[in-house]
Amino acid sequence: MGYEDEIKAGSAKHAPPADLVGKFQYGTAGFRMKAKDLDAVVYRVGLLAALRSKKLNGQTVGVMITASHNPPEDNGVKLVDPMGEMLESSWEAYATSLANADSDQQLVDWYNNLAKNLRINLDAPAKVIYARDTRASGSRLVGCLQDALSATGAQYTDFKLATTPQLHYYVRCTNTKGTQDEYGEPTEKGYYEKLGAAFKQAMEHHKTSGGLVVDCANGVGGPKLRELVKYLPTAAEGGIDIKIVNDDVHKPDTLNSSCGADYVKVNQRAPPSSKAGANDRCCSLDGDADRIVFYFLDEKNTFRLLDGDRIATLAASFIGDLARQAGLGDKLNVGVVQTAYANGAATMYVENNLKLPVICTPTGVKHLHHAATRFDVGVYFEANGHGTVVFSPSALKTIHTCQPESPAQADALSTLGALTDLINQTVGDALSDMLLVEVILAHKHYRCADWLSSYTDLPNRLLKVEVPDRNQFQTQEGTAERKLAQPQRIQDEIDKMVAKFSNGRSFARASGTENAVRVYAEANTRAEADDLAANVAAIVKKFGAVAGM
Ligand code: NG1
Ligand code: ZN
Repeated sequence: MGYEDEIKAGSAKHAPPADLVGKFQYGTAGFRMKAKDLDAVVYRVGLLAALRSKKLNGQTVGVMITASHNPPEDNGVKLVDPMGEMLESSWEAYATSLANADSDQQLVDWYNNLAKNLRINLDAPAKVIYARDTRASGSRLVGCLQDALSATGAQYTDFKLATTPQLHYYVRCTNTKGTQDEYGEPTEKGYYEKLGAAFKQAMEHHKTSGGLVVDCANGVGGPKLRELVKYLPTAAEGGIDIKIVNDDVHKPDTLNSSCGADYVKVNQRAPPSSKAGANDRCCSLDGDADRIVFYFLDEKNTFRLLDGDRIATLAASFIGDLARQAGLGDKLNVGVVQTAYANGAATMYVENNLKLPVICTPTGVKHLHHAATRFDVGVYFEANGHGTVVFSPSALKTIHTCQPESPAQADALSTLGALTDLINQTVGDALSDMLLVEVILAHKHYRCADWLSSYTDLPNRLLKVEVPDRNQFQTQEGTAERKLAQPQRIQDEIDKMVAKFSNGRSFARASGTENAVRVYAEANTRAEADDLAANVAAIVKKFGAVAGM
């Protein structure tokens, strides 16, 4: 059989639900929906992965099957580019069009057309690697993917269960192996060894204090963290006293259920299962371990959240200090990248106290990551705990070639060098970020309460509003999603409402991952923030329901 017949045969086996054809969209997190509806989409993403690899001269492309913090019955799929970054954005539209082909023949035609328009040699080799999280539907979807890869003649490797950031790491390692940009061993062991060695180096002369309870959302982070721990110094050796909770991957229904980073961030409370006492340091990962938030109960038993904004400010302040101590203060420009969901107090703290520049981008890690590469050291985090720190090639060279002039400088340089390995350079990584936070707290002799005291969050509220058509909601170019261009009436009403609150800020935007509009509000007091959010949500609901606005 020729490839066209093979593609058609595979496509016939994995037909999309008819009522969804035309509605699939590759969004900020790839495709994400009920797992039962995803077979055809995954099959078609497999075709695109092969095309992408062929276009890039046979460099390895990644495919991750996960729905992150979504409920267990969902799943999703996204592509990873050769350096471990998100798929180049121009290709998102190709993914969307392939997913929406409405017949096997049309799918082959679009495949061939894409190859022709993008000047892809279909005889070129293709290499694809893939992995999945712990969802029950994952192995069936891997089957759909394999069918596509076989039909295109791509070579492929199954990395089985992995966290999303592990797969990004494997992709980059595979493509850089044997080059001067070698990133690490493209194996699970290689990943743990790299993090373990970097953590040890960063913790030289330091030790952590108190334990850390890690809620793994009953997802893939649980077993992977258990493995990672084997490569870290023990608590007696000055390492972290880690207690792993919510790591049951055998009861699929428990995934992200009343636990995990999203639950904690959205509800602003600890998982009900948490037994943490006052001042115990806790953190929660999400279902694919690319997000992390920290929290603790203070002396008054009040829940205190240390979210992505807090990790960003902690990391930026630490790295800025290290750069100065290493004598590189004027050679490394450190900056922070946030989205409109960052707390206003965090932005002010970075600009006014840390005196570092802040860039605000639209939601979605690809936007943040891209902006972060404009700095020598770019710290980017979404408030929900997804983020990392990227070091530019010239920053790496500066750090690795600098000759220290004192023992203090040598120490700072060694820690800085260790951070470049400890921090996953490809994408936000909950396990790597967890170690980063532990290193910083140990160096600063901080308890969670000290970390929290650097600034006071403005009270805020995030709400979700169901609307008949979220696509009506278009944000204004250049406002990083803080203003709507359409429907204009809604933006006018929001502006009037915000003006009634002192220090009020609120915006509405269509979610890229759910069929809803998100409303964010912050104000001087808890009651005002809640009030502002509720009022803006009511505006969105009232005017968003009017057809043709
Ligand atoms: P949407 O649904 O577009 O708001 C959410 C998160 C993003 C990002 C993506 C991908 C919020 C407010 N939004 O996007 O930050 O993480 O999911 O997972 O948290
Ligand atoms: Zn995730």
